[in-house]
Amino acid sequence: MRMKFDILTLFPNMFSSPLQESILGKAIEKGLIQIRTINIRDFTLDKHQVADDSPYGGGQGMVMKVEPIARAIESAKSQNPSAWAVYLTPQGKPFNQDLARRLSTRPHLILLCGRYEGVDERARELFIDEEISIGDYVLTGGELAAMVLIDAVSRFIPGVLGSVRSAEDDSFFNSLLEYPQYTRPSDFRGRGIPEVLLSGNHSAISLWRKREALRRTSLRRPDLLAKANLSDEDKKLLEEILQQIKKEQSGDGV
Ligand code: 4FV
Repeated sequence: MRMKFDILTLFPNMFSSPLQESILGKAIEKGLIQIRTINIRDFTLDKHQVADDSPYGGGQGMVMKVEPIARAIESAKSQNPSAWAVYLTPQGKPFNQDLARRLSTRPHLILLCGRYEGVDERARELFIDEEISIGDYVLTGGELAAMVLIDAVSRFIPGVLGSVRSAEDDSFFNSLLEYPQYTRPSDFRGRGIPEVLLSGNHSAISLWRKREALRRTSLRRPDLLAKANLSDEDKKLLEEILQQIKKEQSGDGV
């Protein structure tokens, strides 16, 4: 299974290095993912290649014109009409692991990167299948958001994370925060590592990791617990941890 990303942008060079490094770079070499940048300015018809204009009704900033976007998307879709077109915008649905997994089932994604105040509304109405936001803040352009999406989605493509591993693996930990990680040296400035990790006792180690993931999630992102698919055993473990945290926070935990 390989995946194709067509990126519609006014700044194609932004994508040159970030996507060539490390895991994504290797995935491209292995042909597991294909990334093509399409310069929207190449689809302007006037000699000044104007791709934006002032907003109707006045107001600050500029708006990206609909015609170049229309021609660019139609050219990208001409190779594959079933391509799924995504517009990165703060007004989109929040991007998360579940959405990344869902998008990874589509063989061809077209990613539209906005600039300035965004794109003409008719481009969204006529050509966009889904609008996605990577977070409640305003970027200068959708390019970085597109890179975030490509990175998270590509991790679900078999072979991208290496032969054995895929982002699907750690089902339990999928919707929880990760447990603490340690590596050599076993002592750093007087700080050691949890004994259990040196024990070689794998069931004890996975129990410790489960506890730590539940603990960290309860403390930092309790909202994620509601979405986590916890077994009855996990729920019992979580109960214990919540009791422990309550004791600690009420100061008589020591
Ligand atoms: C954004 C986000 C984002 C808004 C105006 C580009 C900018 C400019 N995209 N998640 N947050 N886009 O801030 O996806 O056009």
